[in-house]
Amino acid sequence: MDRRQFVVNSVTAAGAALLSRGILSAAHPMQNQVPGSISSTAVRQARFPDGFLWGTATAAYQVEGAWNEDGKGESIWDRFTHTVGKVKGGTTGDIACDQYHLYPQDIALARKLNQKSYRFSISWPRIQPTGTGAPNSKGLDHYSRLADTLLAAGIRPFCTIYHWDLPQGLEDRGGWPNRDLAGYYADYAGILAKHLGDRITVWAPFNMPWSFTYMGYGVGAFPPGRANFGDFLKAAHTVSLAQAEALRSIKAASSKATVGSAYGMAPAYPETDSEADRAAAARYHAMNNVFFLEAAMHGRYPKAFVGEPPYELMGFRPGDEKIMLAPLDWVGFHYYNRRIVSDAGGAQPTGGGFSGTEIESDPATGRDPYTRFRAAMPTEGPLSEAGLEIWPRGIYDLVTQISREYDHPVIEITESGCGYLDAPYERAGGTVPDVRRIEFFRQELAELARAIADGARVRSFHAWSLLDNFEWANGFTDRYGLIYVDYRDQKRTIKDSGLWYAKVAAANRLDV
Ligand code: IFM
Repeated sequence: MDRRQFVVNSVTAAGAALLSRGILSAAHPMQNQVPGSISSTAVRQARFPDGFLWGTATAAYQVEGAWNEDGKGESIWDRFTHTVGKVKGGTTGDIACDQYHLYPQDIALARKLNQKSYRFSISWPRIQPTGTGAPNSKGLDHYSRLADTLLAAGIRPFCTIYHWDLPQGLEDRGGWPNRDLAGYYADYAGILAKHLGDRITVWAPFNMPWSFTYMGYGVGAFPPGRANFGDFLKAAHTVSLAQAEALRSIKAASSKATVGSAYGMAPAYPETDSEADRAAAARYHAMNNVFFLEAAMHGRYPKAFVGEPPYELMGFRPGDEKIMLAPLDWVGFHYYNRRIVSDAGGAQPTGGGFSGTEIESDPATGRDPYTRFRAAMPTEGPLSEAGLEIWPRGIYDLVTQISREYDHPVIEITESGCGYLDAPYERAGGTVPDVRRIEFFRQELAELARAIADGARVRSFHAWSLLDNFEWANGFTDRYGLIYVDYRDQKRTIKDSGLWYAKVAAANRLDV
């Protein structure tokens, strides 16, 4: 990032900090029982099970930097961010938070925040620079040290095997629409389990598989930038096969391994009570929330389409239902916000768009010729600075729905968080008074506790994110961290929300 960009970011963020203080001392929106929020009594009474795993999450490309060190190959995100015009501010993840070098310091900070679980991802091109072949020992050594350092700090290493940084060499072979990638990916996952499986026992094959296949191949907002619904469907099918093949190769290499998921999910509410809108909301849930979960648990795709799934377009072959079947040991998913869904009727679809990683914006005519719904992010609740509606109640609805539909599985909340630009404030002694983030987590966690009290078997919560980081096509314009990062010198400052989360983790309650 160049100097001018830093200055602009810092000024904007400092303004946000002042604003948040003003908002809070005058009329804090959360204090007025805004729609979707929970009562302060429920917050006070919220309890979490003994041994609940309080955690944070990050992803390799977003935090590591060191994009071409120690034999690492080029990823599709390196190629994308190095292409002019793709990322806000013209920034890249070349350095990001420099966690490749600073991981001991970051893990020490996580320990200071009383964390018990750290969800990180492994960069495939660090392990296999072009996506296939013998592993790069320097890459494996890095993650081996990372796992050791986490364990020494009393923190569970939770590994996401793929958080979007495909080796460019595999994109050059056709990317995820090429079914051969399922086999390459299973080899990669097996290498990880063989070398790290004595210490890492919790594996999630893919982060948000719907999002990276749809954004990368369906609408072209992310690399490799293709906009073809057929390519999206083929990519999604390859990923289903890959997920199951990986589960088998991981378990073959490590007897201690447990395999789950890190799906992106948004509870879907029908726009009206009409049968058509209710059916459309069910299709949204099938397509965006449980497409890959259903494939793993039952070896079939859920009813995401009007009529039969377009099997031919997906590249589905007889027998694939058996390959896809690989029941997960636990179910992991993220919650950020909700969708209001309606039936797109017979109108000619014009394709959906995407903004950020959590909001898809579908045109009135619907997303595509097969799912025939349109999904909108409502604005009844307050918006974060990243532009997402805050709707704490959504996590209760989502967790209880998945519990019901999948026979009360063990659940890990793999991500949740909010983007606010609060920065260190000199007149508050250099602290970061990000009170809006505290309120966000307080409300949401109270709803999660309610779902647990109602029987959901949730064993962890991972705040996104441990520290501010590179937010994909939005570059450094969003800040989701519990720890502020000054990208000029990599200085970390724990935000007030981080201090609050540390107390919650220690007390296992929200009234701290
Ligand atoms: O930063 C992302 C992350 O990579 C995936 N889930 C949503 C986060 C915030 O947009």
